[in-house]
Amino acid sequence: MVKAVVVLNSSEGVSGTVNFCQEGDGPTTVTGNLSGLKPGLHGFHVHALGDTTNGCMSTGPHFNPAGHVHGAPDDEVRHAGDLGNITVGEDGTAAFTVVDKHIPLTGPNSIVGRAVVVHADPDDLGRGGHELSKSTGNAGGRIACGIIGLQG
Ligand SMILES: [Cu+2]
Ligand SMILES: [Zn+2]
Repeated sequence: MVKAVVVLNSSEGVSGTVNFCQEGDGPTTVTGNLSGLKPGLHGFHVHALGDTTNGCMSTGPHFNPAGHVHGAPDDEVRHAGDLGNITVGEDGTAAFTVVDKHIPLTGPNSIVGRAVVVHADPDDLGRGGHELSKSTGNAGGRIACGIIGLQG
């Protein structure tokens, strides 16, 4: 069992922790608890770079080792980092668990050392018809992020 964790930082009052665990070559289970968000849907991705020197802007694009277009978590063709949306309740918190096959914690496509980013707006999952739909899901600003690190 490999485990990883990211503590989210934000200049916009968002906080939270996201945990990852993977057994062997199986899917990765992602468990998150966030607060300080606007109610509704927020894009939630793994971005390519573990660099927050310029805040969330320096985490690069969505993690995309296969060179695909942006999509939904259930799509065959998607960025590996496309985890869709998280749903925030009226109290500004979100607690969620997702299981995903595209974000391993070991091997050449490991997400360890990369970044988790939470966005201001919903991810349109590539279907919105906006010029950004096929690259970012038009999910708006990057309101919280953190670097994924291995956990003992
Ligand atoms: Cu993103
Ligand atoms: Zn994407």
